[in-house]
Amino acid sequence: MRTSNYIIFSWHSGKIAALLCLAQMAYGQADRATDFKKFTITRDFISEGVAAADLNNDGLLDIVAGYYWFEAPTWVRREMAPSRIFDPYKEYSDSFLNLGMDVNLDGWDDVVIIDYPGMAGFWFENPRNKSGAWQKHSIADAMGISNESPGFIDIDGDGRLDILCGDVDKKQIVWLQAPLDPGQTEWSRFALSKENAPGTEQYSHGIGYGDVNNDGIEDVVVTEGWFEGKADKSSGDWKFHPADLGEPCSHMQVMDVNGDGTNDVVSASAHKLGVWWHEQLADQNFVTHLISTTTAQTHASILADINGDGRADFITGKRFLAHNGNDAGDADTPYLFWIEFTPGKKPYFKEHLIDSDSGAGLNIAVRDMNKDERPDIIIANKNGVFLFENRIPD
Ligand SMILES: [Ca+2]
Ligand SMILES: [Ca+2]
Ligand SMILES: [Ca+2]
Ligand SMILES: [Ca+2]
Repeated sequence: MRTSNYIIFSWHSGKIAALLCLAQMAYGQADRATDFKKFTITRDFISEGVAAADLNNDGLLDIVAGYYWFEAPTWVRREMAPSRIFDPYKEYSDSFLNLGMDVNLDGWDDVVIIDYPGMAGFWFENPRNKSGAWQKHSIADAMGISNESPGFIDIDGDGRLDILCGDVDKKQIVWLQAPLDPGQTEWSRFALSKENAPGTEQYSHGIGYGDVNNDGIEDVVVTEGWFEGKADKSSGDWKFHPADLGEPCSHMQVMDVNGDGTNDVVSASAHKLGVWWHEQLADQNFVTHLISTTTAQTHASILADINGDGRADFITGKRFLAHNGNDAGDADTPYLFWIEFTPGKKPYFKEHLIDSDSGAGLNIAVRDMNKDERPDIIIANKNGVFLFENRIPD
């Protein structure tokens, strides 16, 4: 094991100040070698969402960033629909989160784009290598998608990803299901919560999915609490349990951090500073512990087993110029890093640098791009589009 790429600290309650000092020293100014080989796909700001999908059906995963895709293995830029390069200091793009999946079940991957918070999502239908245009379809009757970190999660367990988000008009927690029959283009909308539920405002920050109460059924977490899941994923009346799950954050990850058999919640600040775990106590209250203060604006996170040890790791990074330079620290060094958890009564965290000149956008894609059975990491943000090939040694 190398020790130069990360810091190690144990959790001791009451020693937050010491942790802050350590974390702020995390990487220093100099670039460090990392276990990831970086590929700069473009330095243009075209999207803060990203996906990997095989758009030309040649067996190689291509990179999607907004209205553009980059063809593997040379990353030649292609266009799905007219767009442009945006000014990272002045504007947002037309693409906040992306997902690649075969929406209409014709054997060709399509592209889902989630636009500015509150706007309707849509998908581009793959023209299947024909010269025709990518047809744009709205999703779920153009329902306005709220909460700034919608999840791409298989809610109904059928093996295809769904979209977990809020309905900006009805203020309900909903999930959106891609068509189930080949050739269909309409998505279905299923409500999980009642109307006027927490976490559903246009700019709500933070939502996640996992079993909180240990009954074997996934629940929905937001920063204000959690909705108790039912086997029926269309009941629309999941009970809300208020709880303090911390500050506004990006994608919330439900996982057992301390190994006591009960899931906890990990979150990262969307526009301020901090990565935390929220420990679930026996009475289903939560107590928040700090994990990292390496970088602010950690507006995307994803879980993946980066080092192949069978345990999920947490990947996050700075949403560079999140509010176009108007927030504290949003133009600081754009770190991208992953956190390795070691459960135990005093869980500890190793923080591994991936890169210090990229950061993350609004979602992070993790796929094995080069077929070496290691998950690689792809991001798109105001710094450009980047692939990080995982070269962690066995
Ligand atoms: Ca391909
Ligand atoms: Ca398709
Ligand atoms: Ca549950
Ligand atoms: Ca736990």
